[in-house]
Amino acid sequence: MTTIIEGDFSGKGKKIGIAASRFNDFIVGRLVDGAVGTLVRHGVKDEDITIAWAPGAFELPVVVKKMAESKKYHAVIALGCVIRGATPHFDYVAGEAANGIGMVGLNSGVPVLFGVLTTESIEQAIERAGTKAGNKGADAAMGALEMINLMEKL
Ligand code: INI
Repeated sequence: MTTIIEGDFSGKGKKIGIAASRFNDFIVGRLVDGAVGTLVRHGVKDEDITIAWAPGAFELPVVVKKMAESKKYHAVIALGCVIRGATPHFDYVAGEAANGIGMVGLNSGVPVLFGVLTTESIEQAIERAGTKAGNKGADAAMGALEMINLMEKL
């Protein structure tokens, strides 16, 4: 018989670290609100959520690393927003954020979620921060709960 292992979305007793970047905080604030609201609605206590603010998405990997290595959190969620139209070094900032954050997940074994928007325009960012394309912070929070519960079963 096939063995299927899946994570559910229970947040009871879970501690979550959020690393968020202030650059484009008009957008990132909405991602943080979406993530926190989703976590709390799934049973995570307010006091078990810690939010650390970095200046920009480029700085997120080292913050995520320190949070993951602290072993204080069951998962770490990275939230940020890099907009191509706003910067000639989009590819460097977005690329470093994605590579660095991904490496932390692999090296630490702690579930690390990538909730960094990388968009062509501010309109696309707004669409993903609580308007017509949902809220990617909320999506990352769901992913964090699913990964925590999956990892506990593996
Ligand atoms: N940081 C972002 O998070 N988003 C951006 O769109 C962005 N732009 O446009 O440049 C940005 N730049 C700052 C970068 O993340 C660093 O904070 C900065 O380069 C200092 O290291």
